[in-house]
Amino acid sequence: MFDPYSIREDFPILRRTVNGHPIIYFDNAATSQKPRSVIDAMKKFYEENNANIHRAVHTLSQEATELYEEAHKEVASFINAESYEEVVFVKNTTEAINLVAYSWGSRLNPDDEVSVTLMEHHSNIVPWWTLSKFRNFKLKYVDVKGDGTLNYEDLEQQITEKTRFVCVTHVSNVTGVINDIKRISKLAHENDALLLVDGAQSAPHMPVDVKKLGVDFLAFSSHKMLGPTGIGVLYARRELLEEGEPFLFGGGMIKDVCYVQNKGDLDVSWNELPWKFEAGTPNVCGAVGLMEAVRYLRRLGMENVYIHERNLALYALERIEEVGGIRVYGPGKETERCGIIPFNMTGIDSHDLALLLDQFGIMVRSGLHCAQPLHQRLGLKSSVRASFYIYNTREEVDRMVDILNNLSEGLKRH
Ligand code: 7TS
Repeated sequence: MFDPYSIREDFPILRRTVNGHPIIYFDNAATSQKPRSVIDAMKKFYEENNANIHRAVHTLSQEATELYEEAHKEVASFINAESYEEVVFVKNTTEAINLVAYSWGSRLNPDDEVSVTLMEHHSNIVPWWTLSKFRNFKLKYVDVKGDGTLNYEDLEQQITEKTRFVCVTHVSNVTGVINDIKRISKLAHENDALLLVDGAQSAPHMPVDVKKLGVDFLAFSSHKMLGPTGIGVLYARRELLEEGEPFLFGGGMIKDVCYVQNKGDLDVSWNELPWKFEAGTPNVCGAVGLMEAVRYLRRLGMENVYIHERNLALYALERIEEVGGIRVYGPGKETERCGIIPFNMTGIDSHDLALLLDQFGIMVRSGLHCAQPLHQRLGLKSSVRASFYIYNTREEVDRMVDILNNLSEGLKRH
């Protein structure tokens, strides 16, 4: 039984008050809160197992190395990758996408094309835009409809035999819209293009199976899925990782660095997968925390996580629309979406509204949510965003709606 009330007990921070009110944390698309088990696992690591990995033969290093490798295996199984060798740990989603852009994207030429969509987070547009300026290829922008859903007709027209990469988010961080990755994968692969999926907002909230979806690359962040900051994941198909060139060089990623006297040069070979892409001392404790976070989510079941958030989003859509002067964006109730609701209230700036909600202990994000092109496309200067997770409840939504109702009444009187 999925029970948000008992889940809440696992999150120490949810006992806090802010401005004299119990906190209502509705900023989960930015980062999630952490359960006690994740905090404890990281504390235990530093108290009992801390050492550098892949280097020494002593006991602590062996233990730390085992934990670090086990974390790769746990993540691989979470997304149904073929093996842990397809899972590269990086800093976050942003670094994972930059790694793809540098390592694979830097081979692009002026005849090539890359397609991104107008609903991307900046971290899945700006690396490609920057690269397009260096490599002189054409970057195309797939349109989004007025309700925030992807314009698949436009996508179909844009992808051609010149397309090398299709870069698309699985779930929009502004509207919660879920893109049909299987459909996009088919289109991309029919044209011999590679598909990069930004899973920052899907991996934490719904089942994600890289094989079923047919993705070539998948990027996501630990901190949005109950884990610590400073660690994220790049999944890539083994053949791609085998033939790809690393983007960071140094210790840990090499097998041999041999000085050949008669050549006056080095013979260098790269390490096995995935270590070839993990130069330098990695975030070992972060990996331990991420492993525990993944275990926590798997105990709940990702299907249950998704259903809870979808139901909460449907309830919130219904309730928020009751409030006078509120405009909600994104598709209607008939469209499947994750638990993210963007809105505005007439006569009040999004940051002011977020500050007012904060007075009552309610944390929402306001502004452009690092998705300025999408706001432009939807004709918005900015928006307020409530984003839910496993520990949010209908009562919390009711409380926000009550406060919005009071504000709306107050604004009407003035
Ligand atoms: N992609 C998507 C879809 C995101 O929502 C975010 C972060 C990122 C990439 C970048 O993740 P990072 O871990 O590398 O920073 N989104 C948000 C947000 O919506 N509010 O704050 C961060």
